[in-house]
Amino acid sequence: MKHRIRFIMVGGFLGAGKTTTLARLARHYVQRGLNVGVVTNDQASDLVDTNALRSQGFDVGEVAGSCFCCNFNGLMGTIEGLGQERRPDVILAEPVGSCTDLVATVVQPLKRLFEAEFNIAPYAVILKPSHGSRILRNESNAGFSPKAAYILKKQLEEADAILINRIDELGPREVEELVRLVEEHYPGRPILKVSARAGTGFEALLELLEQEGDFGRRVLDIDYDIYAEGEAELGWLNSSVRVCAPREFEMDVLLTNVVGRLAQLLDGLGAETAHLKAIGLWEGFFGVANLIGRDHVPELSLASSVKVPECDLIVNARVATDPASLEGAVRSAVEAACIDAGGTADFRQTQCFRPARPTPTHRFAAID
Ligand SMILES: Nc1nc2c(ncn2[C@@H]2O[C@H](COP(=O)(O)OP(=O)(O)O)[C@@H](O)[C@H]2O)c(=O)[nH]1
Ligand SMILES: [Mg+2]
Repeated sequence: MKHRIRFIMVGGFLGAGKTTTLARLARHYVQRGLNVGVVTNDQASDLVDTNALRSQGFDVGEVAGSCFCCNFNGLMGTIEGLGQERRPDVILAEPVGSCTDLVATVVQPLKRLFEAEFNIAPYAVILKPSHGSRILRNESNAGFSPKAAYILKKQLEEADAILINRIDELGPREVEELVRLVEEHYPGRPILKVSARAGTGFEALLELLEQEGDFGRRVLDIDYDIYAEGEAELGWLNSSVRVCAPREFEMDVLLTNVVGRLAQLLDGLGAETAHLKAIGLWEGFFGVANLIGRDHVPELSLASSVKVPECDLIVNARVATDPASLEGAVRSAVEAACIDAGGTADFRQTQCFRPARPTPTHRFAAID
């Protein structure tokens, strides 16, 4: 008889730490001898996350072009594709960071329509402290706009457990305040204090995810107009670029330069950044640079430490601005960073848009 696949989805807003968490989980389960498949998701192709996870050696399938909830069949097909050679023991799924209502549109359909196939883990949602604390304190001008803040609140509301991430950067007082705010707004959910990067709290996360039970029961009462308008306030860009230079350049310097220059240009336009990511790929080597918001500086999250004559560069940007300004800023930043590296940029493909209104494949509004 076929075994049931453990389905673990980890949610959270853009830049919360989902990919970092999933990579750590994937490493752990692989080390334990399990067959692990990771499913990434985006509104467009050329995903930094997919490339970063594949480069780390994981088996990754991608649902590109629309989110899990609006392309439930794409999610199922991608999982099937991952299991062609050997049925996975665990599927780790990363939804789009601006998506919510995933319990009604993904977890419940999986439970009801595919009960024989999947065994569903608790749905954990990650909170990015700099972003979350402003919203939960009800500060004005927090979280891009009231409608985008609504999405973050709904994401946390439907969680079985909430992970306060990046505690490596926080003092005890800040952690305490966040715990209090989360408890106040979302009573009854386990709260884990973690650092996805450093691994703090990872044992507790594993324990949480191993629990058996009837999870994914917090179906939201949600206004799809506000949700859709909140998502559409973000400009969304995925670009793939070929970079060539007559002399070798440091790939990591190029990546941080692209993200740094882009952040500066966007700041100049008064456009608030949700998440900027860039990956450089050359002959099996890879590096990733990130920026996750106005309180943060660009950082090299995964270093390649190589000098290269050329590389593939993928840029993903989610920014509260119109797509045309975003695309212009990305082109200028990439071109300038390539000139700094002594090379040139050849833009291969760019998709730039505002996310369309979500129309879920399934939506189970009530629990059995
Ligand atoms: N300092 C710190 N950085 C983190 C932590 N978790 C994630 N990051 C960084 O935050 C950025 C966004 O993380 P990512 O996992 O891509 O977020 P996602 O958009 O939710 O998938 C990356 O630069 C990560 O290296 C953490 O616990 N501490
Ligand atoms: Mg991610």
